[in-house]
Amino acid sequence: MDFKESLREKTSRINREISEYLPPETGFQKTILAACNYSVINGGKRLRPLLMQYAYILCRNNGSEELGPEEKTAVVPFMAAMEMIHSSSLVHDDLPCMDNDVLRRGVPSTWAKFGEDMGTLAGDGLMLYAFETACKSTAEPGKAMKCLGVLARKSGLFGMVGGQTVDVELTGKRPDKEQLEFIYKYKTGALIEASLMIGAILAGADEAVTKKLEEAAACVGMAFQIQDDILDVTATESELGKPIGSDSCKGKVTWLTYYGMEQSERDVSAYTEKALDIIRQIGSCRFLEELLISLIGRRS
Ligand code: GRG
Repeated sequence: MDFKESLREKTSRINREISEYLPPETGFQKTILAACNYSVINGGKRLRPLLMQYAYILCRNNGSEELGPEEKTAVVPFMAAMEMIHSSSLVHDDLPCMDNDVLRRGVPSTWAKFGEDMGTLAGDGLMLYAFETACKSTAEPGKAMKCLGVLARKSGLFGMVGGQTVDVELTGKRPDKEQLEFIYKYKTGALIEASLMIGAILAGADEAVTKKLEEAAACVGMAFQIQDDILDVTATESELGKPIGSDSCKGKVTWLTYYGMEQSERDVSAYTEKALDIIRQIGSCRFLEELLISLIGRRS
């Protein structure tokens, strides 16, 4: 099976697995439950759960590239939780008080479909339901506890929310290069860091290996966000599933503002190569390597 086919197959499996952890849409509060499920189910590359699963496989290192049944019940709840947190951040990011976007993943954004009130509540609810879901993991309690800590820290004030705060505060102003790097590392990189770290911890990796994967993930996060900036200029609306040119419209300083297109493209490759170097010091996982390489020229 070639990489593209394998990615399609693994992504649809993850979609099925995540769906099993979504809440049933019943009860007086069924509107918010529908809004949460809509936000998660709606497409998406499932990059973070894929990274988590393959970081686990890299660190477990038993020659197989699949999860056994007992491994699934330990790892999949965290994969689903990660995608819920990521989706909740997209829901909030699209709100009128943030990016005010009405399109996401090619369909109306959650607030555009359910209203601003439900959009806000769905983002809140999904973020918390992610932790409820992660608690369903059958991983050994010590490991699960560590992973919950990583998930909370990297999502919160010292992770994604922290990065988003600086991004919002400096929109329309001129963040310097250091501030821009902070925004990328935290708003985008933190969840990618958590994904690789949680995969490693669940596989029983020690502190040193987990730290190395955190470093590799930070590079992936930088490459991913710089490519996002490139796509905002070069992609079409149908490729992106959301409006293009929104950064310049909002007067946002991006990597391209400081480094231009060619250097930005070189930086995406260089950050990815650095991540691959670190990962290869830990072990060998062909799918994980191919996945990271595929992100360099991604069009969506
Ligand atoms: C929900 C408590 C709470 C806080 C949210 C709004 C916010 C705080 C954070 C925004 C973070 C953000 C949207 C960062 C950008 C990261 C990014 C490049 C997202 C796009 O990820 P993809 O391309 O999306 O993986 P898909 O649709 O493929 O899943």
